[in-house]
Amino acid sequence: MTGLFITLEGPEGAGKSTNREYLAEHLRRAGLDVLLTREPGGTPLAERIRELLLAPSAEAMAADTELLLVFAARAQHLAEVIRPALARGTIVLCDRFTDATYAYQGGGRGLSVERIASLEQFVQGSLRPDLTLVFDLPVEVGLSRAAARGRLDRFEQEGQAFFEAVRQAYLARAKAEPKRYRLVDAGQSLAQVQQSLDGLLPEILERCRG
Ligand code: Z5A
Repeated sequence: MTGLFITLEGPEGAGKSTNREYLAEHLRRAGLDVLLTREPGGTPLAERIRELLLAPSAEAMAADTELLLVFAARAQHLAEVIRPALARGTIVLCDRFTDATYAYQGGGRGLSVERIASLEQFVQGSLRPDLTLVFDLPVEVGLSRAAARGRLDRFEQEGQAFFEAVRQAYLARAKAEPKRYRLVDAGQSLAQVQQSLDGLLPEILERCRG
């Protein structure tokens, strides 16, 4: 028995966390076993790596350090949480995964796709998400939602051009592999976003039931 690996992606303030709960509730109501998790993080050790990644610091973090930390956290998360859950037949709903690496470290920081792909292969082997929902919205809308929450983390302190590159990297990936990705217009009201998710639920449920 293998579960299903669903990831939620998108720039800051896209509503991934809010809608992750919404989706989980619907899937559980349909009788499915659902695990909610997130990256970077998802285990105590990986959450400590997350703190390193998000904390603003006087010492600038080299882009390669950032990339390796992201994959170090992911290796732990896969070993401790994601692979065992999938092996039990659980639906894993993960807030960000390797698409975020291609978007932030690739698009945002300008690291090469080949370098990211080689670490992806090393850490994940053949494991890829079965389905990825990309919550897309204009950069300024996401940033204003993030700013409304107060103190900004190390990524949120980046400028408009960084986030535009992140957004474009997500859109390019979704366009290149339409079978795996579904785009959600996250710039709408929460009620409208959830209406769009309701439209995707029959397909998600069908995939979950295999
Ligand atoms: N990162 C990376 O660089 N490389 C990687 O490989 C990975 C991650 C895995 C932490 O991620 C950082 O790690 C992230 C990329 C980097 N960069 N940053 N920053 P994170 O997922 O924890 O951080 P985040 O994207 O900033 O989370 P977020 O801002 O909380 O976004 P969200 O989860 O998509 O949104 P939310 O919390 O559900 O909603 C944000 C606010 O907007 C909240 O007040 C909501 O009530 C509100 N909201 C949500 N939807 C709506 C609608 N539709 N209308 C109005 N208001 C809304």
